[in-house]
Amino acid sequence: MAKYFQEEIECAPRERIRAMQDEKLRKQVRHVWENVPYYRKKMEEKGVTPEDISSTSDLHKLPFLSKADLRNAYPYGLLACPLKDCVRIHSTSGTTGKRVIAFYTQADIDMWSECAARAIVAAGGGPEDVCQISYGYGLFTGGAGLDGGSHKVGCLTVPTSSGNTDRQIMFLMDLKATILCCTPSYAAYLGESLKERGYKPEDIPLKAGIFGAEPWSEEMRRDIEQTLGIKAYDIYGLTEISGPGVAFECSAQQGMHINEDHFLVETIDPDTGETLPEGTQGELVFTSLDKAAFPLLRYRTRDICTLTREPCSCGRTHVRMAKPKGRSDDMLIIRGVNVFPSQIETVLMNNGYAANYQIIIGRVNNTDTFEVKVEMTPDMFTDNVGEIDERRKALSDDLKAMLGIKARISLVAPKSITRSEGKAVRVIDNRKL
Ligand code: DLL
Repeated sequence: MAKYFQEEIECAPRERIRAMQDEKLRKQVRHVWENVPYYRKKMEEKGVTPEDISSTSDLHKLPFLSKADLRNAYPYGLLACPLKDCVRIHSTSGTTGKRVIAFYTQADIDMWSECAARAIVAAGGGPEDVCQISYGYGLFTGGAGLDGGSHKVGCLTVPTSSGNTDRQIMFLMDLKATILCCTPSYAAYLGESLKERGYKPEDIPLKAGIFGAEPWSEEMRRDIEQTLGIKAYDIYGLTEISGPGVAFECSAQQGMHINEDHFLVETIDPDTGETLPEGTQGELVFTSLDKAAFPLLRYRTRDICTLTREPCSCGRTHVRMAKPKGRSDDMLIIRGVNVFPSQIETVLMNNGYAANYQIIIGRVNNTDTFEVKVEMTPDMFTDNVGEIDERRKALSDDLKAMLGIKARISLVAPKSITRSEGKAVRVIDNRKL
């Protein structure tokens, strides 16, 4: 079985990668300057021209693009090629404002599919595999992205899309799917549903899962691996930069390799915009090096994470990103304290709960209220009030130790929190209403 999809690129010496990036960056800056008046104006305002960018070390001279720019330029303002050369769009869910639309030429889609194919091969996939894709198909990039990758690898692709759990289980068991692609929260739900139907991990034909599109903890990974009897791999991406496969995990599972031949990455201080040394936690910023239709330069993702260039035992040389800790705009400030939902998830899972929880925040008399509502597992479910009180206290103490603030804990019955088929909704912030 092949270990890599494109070994010569995935394992290229660093100097070769750097030379490739330098050349692509020069070309891309010129392409954008000539074809995207919106960005050219931003460059002019900063006093930069394409002549100032001769290598990746000049990257810091370029202006940032933010989500606000994408909304201002909606829908065609950042398109860099004639519409007749575009073959598809995808779009973000737009829960916090106007949707963002990303455009693709056929070459852009081929490049993206190759990135997703690298991820599938890194998870042990090959032509003999049956790859069930339970990410949503449509405007969301999850379904289409992994579908493209699965075709490139030559797997039998089962495009179930999201939802309809009975049908998912039927295809999974009848076709003996070996690789499952979906959000981690849906993988956990499928695992739970299979268990309820009496399937044990050894009855399930899956060997690997490729899960992403939302933050998930190491504890959640272990939980999913146990219920489904698989190895679970993380995959990262975003619509603005292409979709799933911007970065992916290898068998070493020590961070996700960023496809550096296509995407240049930096971490910056989210407050000052200053570039940070590698290894320091900051906001991820991506520059797309060779996309034709929607080539974003220095796009601020708002995802908070760290990068490492320590050699990886898998042999790949591309830089790795840690699991994103959350988005700077997901970070909650509760009673003045910064809280990431992922920290709460870690505490819950360390206390034996599954990832079925909600964080509910409100404000009473100018003070924030903070409630963590979590389902008891069927094993711990009881009507013994003393036992429930003890559990509640243990959880409250652990959360206080992790976050420094106290939460009200509500332990609720198994299956009482609505499951999600795509990205899970974990935070209900009533202060914004
Ligand atoms: O979620 C693309 C995708 C699809 C990735 C399927 C992986 C698998 P968007 O809907 O544009 O695109 O959302 C992008 O989701 O900026 C992160 O905040 C978050 N995200 C994506 N992957 C991960 C991950 C797709 N593995 C936004 N871990 C990103 C944590 C993730 N957060």
